[in-house]
Amino acid sequence: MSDTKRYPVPAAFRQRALMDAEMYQRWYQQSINDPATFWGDRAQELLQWRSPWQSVCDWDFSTGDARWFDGATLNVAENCIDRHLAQRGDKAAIIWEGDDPAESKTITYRQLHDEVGRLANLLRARGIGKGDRVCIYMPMIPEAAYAMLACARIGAVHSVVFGGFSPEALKDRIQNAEACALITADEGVRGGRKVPLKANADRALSQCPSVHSCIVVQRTGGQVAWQDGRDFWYHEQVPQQPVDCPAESMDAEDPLFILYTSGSTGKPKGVLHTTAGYLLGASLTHRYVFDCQDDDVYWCTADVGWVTGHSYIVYGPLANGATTVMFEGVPTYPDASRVWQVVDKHQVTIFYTAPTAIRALMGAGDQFVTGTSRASLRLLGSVGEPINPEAWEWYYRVVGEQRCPIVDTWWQTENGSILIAPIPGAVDTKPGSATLPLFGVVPAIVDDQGKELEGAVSGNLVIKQSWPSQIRSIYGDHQRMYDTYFSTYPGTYFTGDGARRDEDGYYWITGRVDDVLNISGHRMGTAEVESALVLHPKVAEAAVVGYPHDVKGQGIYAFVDLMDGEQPSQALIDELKALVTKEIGAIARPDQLQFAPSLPKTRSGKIMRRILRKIANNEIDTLGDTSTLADPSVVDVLIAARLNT
Ligand code: 6R9
Repeated sequence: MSDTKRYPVPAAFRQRALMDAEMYQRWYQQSINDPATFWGDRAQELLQWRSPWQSVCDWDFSTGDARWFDGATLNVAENCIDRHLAQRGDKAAIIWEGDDPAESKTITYRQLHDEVGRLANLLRARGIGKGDRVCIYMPMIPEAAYAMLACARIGAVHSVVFGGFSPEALKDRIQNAEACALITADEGVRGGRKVPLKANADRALSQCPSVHSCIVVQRTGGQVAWQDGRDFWYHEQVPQQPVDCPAESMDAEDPLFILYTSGSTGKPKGVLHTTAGYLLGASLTHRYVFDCQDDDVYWCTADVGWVTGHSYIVYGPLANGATTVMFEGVPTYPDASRVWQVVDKHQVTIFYTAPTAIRALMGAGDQFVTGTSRASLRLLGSVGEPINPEAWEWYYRVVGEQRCPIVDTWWQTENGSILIAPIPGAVDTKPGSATLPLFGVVPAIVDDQGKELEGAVSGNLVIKQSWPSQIRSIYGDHQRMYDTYFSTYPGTYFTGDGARRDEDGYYWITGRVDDVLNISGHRMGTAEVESALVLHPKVAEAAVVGYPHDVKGQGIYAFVDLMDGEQPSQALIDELKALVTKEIGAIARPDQLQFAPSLPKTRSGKIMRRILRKIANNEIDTLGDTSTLADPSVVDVLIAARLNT
């Protein structure tokens, strides 16, 4: 990893950028030294309030608890829609690009207002109101954004579940949140293939008695089963509702949404975000990290099922009155030039995607890029996993033609908004580094004992002060928030990531230091995949680790120990992979599955993943000490049977 290479801000970009180096430094210093003034000013500038706050911030990292803008009231939908109508009623709020290149449409802020108002009224008519949980299981269609904003308008708490998750995973999330309604579609379409969302929802709902209403958007017109009294067609019900829907007055700390994310243990956690701090974090970072101005056309390729879709397709851009592109498809369909064709078609100026997509497109060959214009682009972004310098250079040179700065944005579901990234008009970039902290963010690197390390060092990445969009709770289990993030290195928020800081103070995120995998930018707990595998009656035990994968960043490598007397076979491998897909979804399907006559364990019975990771990574020479194993000979057996990755 070279950190000698440094790219200054391109002169043409700097000239029209919202923020220069001096302003970044001044704001950063004030945000750390006098957070109340800094955030109070930003809150006035960026958001519309119904009533003022009593105190800007009040937090305590010995418990992890934080309150921002306590006492104030506002409504997120009003901030994302209504307040823009006078100036920007006819401006495109959402440009939707379908999976099929022939399909696209533009939704103005006024149309967005009407769509959201009608849907919000339908939800109210179904008896849904402030504090109720509504699950959203949708393809990437505008109705997904309407649904989120309609919830926000009436004060219902949404829980968006990625459309690629299985019925089982959907059921777990609905049950955990005790959702009273589900908004879904008949089918989704991605890469020319249909996804049976309603059929999945039906299977989940058969075990979710809390759900009294299921609102179904007709996307494909495919056949679906129907339960009268519970199921309602969106296109039949929504148009009958009035447009005007008075927005609920929400306290700054009222919940806005729950989003489930994987950790190193147990089932996914429902990360809870609240109203004011979240929206301020999303809008401030969207504006300054992406340098987003009124004439920009901004495109984030994430799915609304992930936090990036929440903050950087919906809430951040719409709070800023920007034009946000929403893409239903995949980057390589119909072919690897699709995204650049979409850039040309909608004259996209800011483009934000994940390293896994960049690597896949790079692998397809430059001709798919160079055959398009891309002249509209002025800024490129990356998120979700560390970007390897080679992919960064390609993105910079071939896609951006050395004209567009790259913002490598590090953050997490729990953070709500970007924490470390270069402000593009202010900070020189280095390929592979997320560079410097944003406003209010005080990162530190600690060793395994929690001792803070100074200067150019590597270690565990923690954050020392609260920021407005930090996690407020884990839904239904507040203690778990403290245990997961605030107990490891007391007094700090522990990210679960490792990082290096170089001589210039730049941060280089090196990846997770816990048992969380990052597959194509998606978080997956090893424990979740293992729990799915051991559901199979022939499986005694399973251990899952990550290994380097050229396109996905990490692949999933599963070691499976069968019950006595059971025989390994290719058919069983296929069955086990299919089982994981069924239990969690295709993103969790193991890439490699190796049968193991037994797993390496300590004498106290703990699986030594460190050793399995080395075997999967083909780092056999550096296995380290195996003498503490109950039976060191298992290691030789596993090495002999190792699969080629
Ligand atoms: C936004 C998002 C969070 C984990 C995080 C880290 C990895 C995200 C990164 C990055 C290196 C970046 N990650 N952005 N690693 N450089 N720019 O992805 O949230 O799904 O919660 O994942 O993703 O490991 O801890 P989430």
